[in-house]
Amino acid sequence: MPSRKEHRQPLLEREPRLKEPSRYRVLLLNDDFTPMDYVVQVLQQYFHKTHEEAVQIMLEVHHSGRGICGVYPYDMAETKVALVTADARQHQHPLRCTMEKE
Ligand code: TYC
Repeated sequence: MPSRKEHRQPLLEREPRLKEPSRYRVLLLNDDFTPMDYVVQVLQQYFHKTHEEAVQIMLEVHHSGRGICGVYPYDMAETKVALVTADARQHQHPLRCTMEKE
């Protein structure tokens, strides 16, 4: 009985067919009620932005309707969306956080 290893294709033959895992943009959407300071806090706490970066992203969302908080593998993006949404609801803000494939 051949070992499991012998059934596998050599690494160099398989390699070109491997695709990089997809990445996902995590977005904040604008609304009229969530306080600006709270959005800045969220960007610092969950997306590790400096205060200056966070203010810039918050203003981008405020003026354009949406902004990118970060780009992550699927599971990490999903977790960020869930954590930010739970935090916003706990503070009774309508802030929307969503994700889209890059
Ligand atoms: N538009 C909000 C205000 O004027 C601020 C805000 C920014 C809300 C970004 C949500 O994702 C957001 N208070």
